[in-house]
Amino acid sequence: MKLCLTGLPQSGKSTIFSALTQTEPEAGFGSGKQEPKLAVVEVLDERITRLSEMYNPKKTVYAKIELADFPAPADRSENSNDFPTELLRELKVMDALGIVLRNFDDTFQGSPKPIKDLETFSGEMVVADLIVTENRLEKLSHSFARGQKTLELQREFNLLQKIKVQLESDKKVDALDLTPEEKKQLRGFQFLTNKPWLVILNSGEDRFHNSAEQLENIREYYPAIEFAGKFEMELSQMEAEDAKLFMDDLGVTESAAVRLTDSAYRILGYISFFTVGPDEVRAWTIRKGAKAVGAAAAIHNDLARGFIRAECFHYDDLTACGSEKDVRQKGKFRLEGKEYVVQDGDILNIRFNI
Ligand SMILES: Nc1nc2c(ncn2[C@@H]2O[C@H](COP(=O)(O)OP(=O)(O)O)[C@@H](O)[C@H]2O)c(=O)[nH]1
Ligand SMILES: [Mg+2]
Repeated sequence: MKLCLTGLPQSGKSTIFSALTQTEPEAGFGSGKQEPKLAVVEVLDERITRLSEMYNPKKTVYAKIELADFPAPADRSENSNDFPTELLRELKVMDALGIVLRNFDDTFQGSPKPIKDLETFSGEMVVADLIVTENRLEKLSHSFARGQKTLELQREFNLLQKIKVQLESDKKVDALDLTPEEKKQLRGFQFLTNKPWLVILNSGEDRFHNSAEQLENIREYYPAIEFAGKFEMELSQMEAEDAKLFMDDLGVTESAAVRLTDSAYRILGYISFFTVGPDEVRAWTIRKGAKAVGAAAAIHNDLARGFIRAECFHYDDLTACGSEKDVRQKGKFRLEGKEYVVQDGDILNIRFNI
């Protein structure tokens, strides 16, 4: 899963990126190239830690989220564009946007106005999607004028007209009621307002946990979490023991990485299943509602192709019973077929034959 930190300039994106990935923050202004800085954040699922203790495997693999951050535009003049075309193009390939909102005082920008910044950002994304829509509509009109008109193209035209009206009234594409076919038809456009958005309220230490009202306002529209970006960047560079003391002080119960990955999973509708054994204990990411055969495919296509059955038990039953043997004795061990809907925390062993 690819999650991109985005938002207005100087909102603390790079600071948060650095806190989450334990990398050095970017110094100064960008080179002008809009190439994202990428890093992997492990989904620190404590169930995997526990399973690893139980099975003592050669290798333990946590699920991963790919995180992206963009350098600041080189052009810092009054009328520079905060969202140049190259940046928008990069944003399109992301699975979700993590929108960072400044909630700390800044010498130049003054007091924070997170709600207003969110509206500004949202407006930028609406405009970007509108431009894409209008360009495509224009192309289609030209084709129609030249007599190139198929039912398929007419359908696309009608759908884009609907999208245009929506965006022109300053609403997001994902707020439209669309049929599954229409949704499929839109996929190629990768509209920015059709992606899941996760808001990260980046609070100064003085405001952290004092911004309930702002958070509530934001949560009327988007899932939101609160970070104390600068503080958490400093934490990520400390020894674990020291970090713990400072976290207690500010009332931060879990690391930024844990809070972010948890929320990202939830908003994207992902769940984890596990595979265990003496070689490897591993977390796998699938969509909520995926079936056993889909879980098999997440591991390897051959497993899906030659799927026979899934041997299955649940993490909670394992920890309650104490061992795999006791899970079997207590009748919690199951054999499931292709159509079984995998649950978060299932431990699977796929039997297959090819
Ligand atoms: N007080 C305070 N300052 C922050 C916080 N996060 C970022 N900053 C400062 O805001 C400025 C811009 O941060 P940066 O991460 O480069 O923002 P970006 O442009 O969104 O990547 C830097 O001077 C940071 O030190 C925060 O949580 N609190
Ligand atoms: Mg930055």
